[in-house]
This record gives sequence, structure tokens and C-alpha cells, in this order.
Amino acid sequence: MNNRRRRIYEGKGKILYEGPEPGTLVQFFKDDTTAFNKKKHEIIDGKGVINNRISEFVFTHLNRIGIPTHFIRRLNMREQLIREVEMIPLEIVVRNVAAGELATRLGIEEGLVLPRSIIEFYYKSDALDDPMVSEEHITAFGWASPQELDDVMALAIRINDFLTGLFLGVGIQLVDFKIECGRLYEGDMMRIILADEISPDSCRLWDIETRERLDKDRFRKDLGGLIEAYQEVARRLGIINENEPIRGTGPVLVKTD
Ligand code: AIR
Ligand code: ASP
Repeated sequence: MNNRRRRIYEGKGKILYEGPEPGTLVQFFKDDTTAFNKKKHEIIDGKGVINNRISEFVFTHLNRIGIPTHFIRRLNMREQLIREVEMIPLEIVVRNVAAGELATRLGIEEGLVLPRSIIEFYYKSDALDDPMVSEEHITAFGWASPQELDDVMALAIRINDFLTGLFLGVGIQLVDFKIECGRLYEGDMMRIILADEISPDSCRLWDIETRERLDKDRFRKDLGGLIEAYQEVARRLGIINENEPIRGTGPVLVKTD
């Protein structure tokens, strides 16, 4: 049944197919794992299945607290039904702790808690390696209007607050994360909503006690154990448990003293 669907877009980690009704799409999570703009690429069995579940969990909760997202419902192990949006060609990164690109670029020690959360924008372009851009570039080149950028930043801050608390409750520090947003048209109205995914592929998640990396840095830094780390995140959030990997319960409280 899936073979005849029209493929709308294929990215590094996901495929978008046309959806069952106008204005909807089906988002398929692949096992492809890439880093450094695909210079590093591996298929990691089952990664797509876990990310589908984790992203479903996060987007469902965001929808519930009134943060608009493209997520409608999960369809199966690897697919979710989403609203079609006009993507804004930016990666919006929110950082709470110095790591990755920020630590390298500015020579800041990894792990330093930032004096305030920092929002950065990267222009989505594989050909250019997603260069960092400022609000000036974004508005001058028309990738988003000043009003849209305000909306994007307000969304990013709310998402950061929610995710920080969600992960803290299960003994995980949200170091940074990346989101992508799109324009949803409803009649004459347009609003900015969260699209893409939120998963350990798009966040840095450190165990609060052990500082262990529970995210894609396991792949970027060749640490191994990526699936086990993603499963640990899903297990702590109460999405899966060891014996029965399907049922969603609630977050599992972890002692953090
Ligand atoms: N990210 C950025 N581009 C793609 C992704 N997934 C995420 C990283 C990290 C954050 O954005 O996973 O959580 C910042 O990444 P970096 O490389 O800019 O330090
Ligand atoms: N930009 C993504 C990352 O490193 C994926 C990629 O570059 O291939 O996380």
C-alpha cells in the first residue's frame, strides 16, 4: 500500500509522502544516521522506530499545552500523520549549556551552563553546510518576516522551557536542541507552527548524574551504543519499558539529588 504513495520530499533522516487528505502528509522515520552534513553516514537498525515514538510523545505533549505543531497522530512503527506546512528554511537551535558547535566556535568549555538560553539560526542548505545566519540575513533575504521570526523565537523559548522540565524530571539535562518551523495556512489565516521532529537526533541530552551522552553525539563521536541510549531516553519518559516496548505510560521519576 505504501509503494504507490507519492513521495513529496526525502531528507537525510525522513521521507514525506502525500497524506490521505489534502493538507496532510505522512512522515516516515528512516534508520539513516548522518552527521557533519552526511560526511558520516550509517544505517542504525531501529533508530527510526524509536525516534517516531519519542517525537510523537514530545509533540503530543506540546500540542496539549497549546504549542501548535504539525503532528496529528502516529500511524504505525515508522510513520506519523502530519499537517502540511510551508517550511521556513532555518534550523533554530536553542542552547542552555555549551557544547558542540558553540563550544568549538567560541572556545568555551563543554558543559558550562550558559548565563541565559541562546537562540541561533542556521540557513538550511546542504550545499553550504547550513551556515549560521543572523536575524538581519533572515529578514533581508525574505526567509522569514520580522513578525514570523518573533513567533519562531517565542515558540522556541516555550519549547525549551517545556523540554527542560520534562527531561529534568527523568534525570536528563537538556543541553541544546534544534527545531524547524513552518507556516500553516487556514483560510485567510497563517500561523507559525512547529514541524519536523524532536528526538535524540535533534537534542543533546546528558544524564544528570553520570554525564553520559544519550543522543546523536554517540554517533558523531563514535561512542557506540546509540540505540541503547535512545531506548533509555524512551524508557525514562515512560514511552517503552524493557519487556513491553509498545505501551505509553507516563514519565518515570528518577532521583536526582
Ligand atoms: N542539530 C543541528 N543540526 C542538526 C541537528 N540535529 C542539533 C544538534 C544539537 C544542536 O542542534 O543535535 O542538539 C546544536 O548542534 P551544533 O552542532 O550546532 O552544536
Ligand atoms: N546536520 C545533522 C547533524 O550533524 C546531520 C548531517 O549533517 O548529516 O546532526
